[in-house]
Amino acid sequence: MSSEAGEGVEEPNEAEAVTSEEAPEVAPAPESPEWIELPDGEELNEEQAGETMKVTPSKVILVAGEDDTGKTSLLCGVYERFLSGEFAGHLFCGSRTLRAFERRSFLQRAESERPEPDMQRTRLPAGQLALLHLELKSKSSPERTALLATDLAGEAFRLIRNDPKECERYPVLGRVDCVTVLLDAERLISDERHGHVNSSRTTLRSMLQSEKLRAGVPIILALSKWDAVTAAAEPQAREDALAVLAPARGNPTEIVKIAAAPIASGAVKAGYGLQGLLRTWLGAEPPAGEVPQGNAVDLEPSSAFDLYRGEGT
Ligand SMILES: Nc1nc2c(ncn2[C@@H]2O[C@H](COP(=O)(O)OP(=O)(O)OP(=O)(O)O)[C@@H](O)[C@H]2O)c(=O)[nH]1
Ligand SMILES: [Mg+2]
Repeated sequence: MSSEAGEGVEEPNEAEAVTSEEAPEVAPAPESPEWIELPDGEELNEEQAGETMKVTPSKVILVAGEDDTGKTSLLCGVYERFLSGEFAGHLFCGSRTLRAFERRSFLQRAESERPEPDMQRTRLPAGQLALLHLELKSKSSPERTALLATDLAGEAFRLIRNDPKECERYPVLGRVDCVTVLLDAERLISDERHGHVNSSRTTLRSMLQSEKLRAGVPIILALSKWDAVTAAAEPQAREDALAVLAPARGNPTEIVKIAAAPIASGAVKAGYGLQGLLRTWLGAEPPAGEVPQGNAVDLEPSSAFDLYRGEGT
């Protein structure tokens, strides 16, 4: 029987012998892979910062000050505090600029084998913006906040001091929620005192005159390198801080003392004053003032900041 039945019938090849029930399910052809762009960890430019602001409620902080006043050290100091856990009632959820923080922070760490914490000078062509980013979550609420802080070179502020029009190079000024001007307390007890106070005041005046900042934006005067100041010199430093704030009559102001990277042998601990400052940054309410008109003209229509201008104001 079997031989008859098989006569003239070709033996099915192995593939054909598999019935449809037995056939392994063929996975649908994969769609073309979706590429997910991971952040490169470097500083953000305006457009990248704008993308972040689109998805996460943000606080934009302008960190201003002359050369060497401790602007970059301040930002790294805040980042470093989160490496050992919660800080200022907040938890660290991530950063799009980790490489940028790490590169800057190295010289402040013991592993750099420097006798004292150090920091490379910020070298950034005038007009180029660099923002550092931290995504934080308050312990008492599920909401996340993106902290976006400028890390500009002192040179940028020297140019602004000489000409308020320099502010036009930084459309981000119209989005700033809090200005923090650093006044180097170490210089206040040296013969550079008067020059440093005068030029810091002129820089602040120039930024306000430019009308690029929102009206009523809070201005914090941070006396940096506070470890260098003795108790006896404190009243004079406060007087100097008030003198720098003189042009900011229409803005809420505050004076704080900080030591982001004090000398190792001193009594002041690294990160002194940063907790209060960070709380102030995160609590800064958007100023009631409109985004300055000047920015509407100066911004490229395609600039990501354009999308958010006016929101929350
Ligand atoms: N004693 C002391 N020195 C500090 C402190 N914070 C920063 N410094 C030092 O001050 C110097 C300048 O710090 P930076 O953070 O580079 O200052 P900057 O304002 O970013 O400088 P530019 O980028 O050149 O404008 C570095 O040698 C720091 O180590 C501090 O709290 N105490
Ligand atoms: Mg710097």
